[in-house]
Amino acid sequence: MNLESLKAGGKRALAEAIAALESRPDDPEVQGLLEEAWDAQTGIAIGLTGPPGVGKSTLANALVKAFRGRGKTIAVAAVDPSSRASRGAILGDRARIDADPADTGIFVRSFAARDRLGGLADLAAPATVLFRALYDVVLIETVGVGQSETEIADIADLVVFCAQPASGDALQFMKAGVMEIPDLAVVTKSDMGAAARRAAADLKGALALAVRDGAPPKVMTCSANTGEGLPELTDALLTAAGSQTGPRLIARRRAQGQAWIDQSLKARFGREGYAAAGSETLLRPGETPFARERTAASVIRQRG
Ligand SMILES: Nc1nc2c(ncn2[C@@H]2O[C@H](COP(=O)(O)OP(=O)(O)OP(=O)(O)O)[C@@H](O)[C@H]2O)c(=O)[nH]1
Ligand SMILES: [Mg+2]
Repeated sequence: MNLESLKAGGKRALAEAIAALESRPDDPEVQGLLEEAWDAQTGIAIGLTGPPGVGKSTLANALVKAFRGRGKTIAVAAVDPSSRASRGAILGDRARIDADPADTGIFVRSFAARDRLGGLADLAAPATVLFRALYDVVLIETVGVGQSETEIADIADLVVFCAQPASGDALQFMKAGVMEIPDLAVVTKSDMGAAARRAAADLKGALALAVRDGAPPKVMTCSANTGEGLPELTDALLTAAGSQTGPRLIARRRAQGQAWIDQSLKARFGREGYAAAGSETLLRPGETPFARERTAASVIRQRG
């Protein structure tokens, strides 16, 4: 199992690789694949976040078509809370991406979130690494605002906050300081007219002081239903993705790798075990987080 065999084997091979990642993450073959993928991540991961019902899944579906229309290959990871997943929300989400099964340029996978981590599935981070090595764009849909929103920043290269008209959610979250600054904010359901424009103005006001990289995040409006604003959003996302290069991207990926190491070790060995590893947990230059995690884990076992 390596990138070459995954490329040759198509969606079925990738589905099997993810199943292996889930069932035997420590298998040397799986670890080897992840290490290879880490150094071959040419794609960009975009996280869609926002309160339940704002239209993330519908937007993801529309974006899949928009990106495909621009010749980009795309993988979608939908993360569902496990409580809802057991009621079939996973299938619901999956069905909403009405991708042509014969199109090898689209891959869709749902992940059940583990409660322990609040919003994102344990698997989402390594799966994203694998997806970025195989597809141009990776879309990650998550649920909620707050913890899962912070977690998405740990695995995605760009975070898009979705708000809907007349909800006031966004403002509340911002005022409460619950929200991390997104790279871009989108008011969905712009077919609702004036309410959408008002929400966009409110959001712009709230984000005006949230300057990062020299400017506040762009606020856009779109309707996945009518298609209004979608080409502009697609352009903005591709531009933002294009600007994630060089030292900036290296730093972000490094932070993602470190976040994954920390999270994984804490999940496996608890806070005390993690603390016992000391500086062994720190990702070294030129090293993959997967190799570092293995090294730190063996140190914890020795010291523990
Ligand atoms: N008017 C309008 N309704 C929309 C639009 N996009 C989504 N909706 C509706 O909004 C509701 C929620 O859409 P979803 O895409 O499931 O929202 P979500 O954010 O994925 O929801 P969760 O996954 O439950 O958090 C559905 O009833 C959609 O039909 C839009 O562009 N315009
Ligand atoms: Mg959804």
